[in-house]
Amino acid sequence: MTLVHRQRVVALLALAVVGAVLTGCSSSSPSNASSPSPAGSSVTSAASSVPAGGTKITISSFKFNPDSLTVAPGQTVTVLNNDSTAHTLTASAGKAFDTGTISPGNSGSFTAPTAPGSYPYTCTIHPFMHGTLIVK
Ligand SMILES: [Cu+2]
Repeated sequence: MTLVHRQRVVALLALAVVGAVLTGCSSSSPSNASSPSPAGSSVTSAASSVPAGGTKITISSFKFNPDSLTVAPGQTVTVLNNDSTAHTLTASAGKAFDTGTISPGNSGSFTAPTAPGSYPYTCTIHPFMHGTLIVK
């Protein structure tokens, strides 16, 4: 009689342990899932920590102005084309960023790389145009 009772207690304890492990797993997985997702977190942090519309490059007279700009990782940079011909702002190496063709009087934008560093860029239509984006 006492032996049966002990076996039931052991069985109940085992169930309780399994239950605790299961609930522990399910409650901890959402926090684990949110931290290693760089895509989702970078989008939200970029939107919340960087003031909107703060960073801009203007193209005029076939020059990027400023020709050296420091931005935060993942920041959105607006590029205004003040010339009467089309331009692009394109990373020189690795296609790190590219506005595509910006027609005269219009603006485009690109997203700065998330890795800190110095990124030379050019206009693919006018390769003599140069600038540098610094991410840090
Ligand atoms: Cu150009």
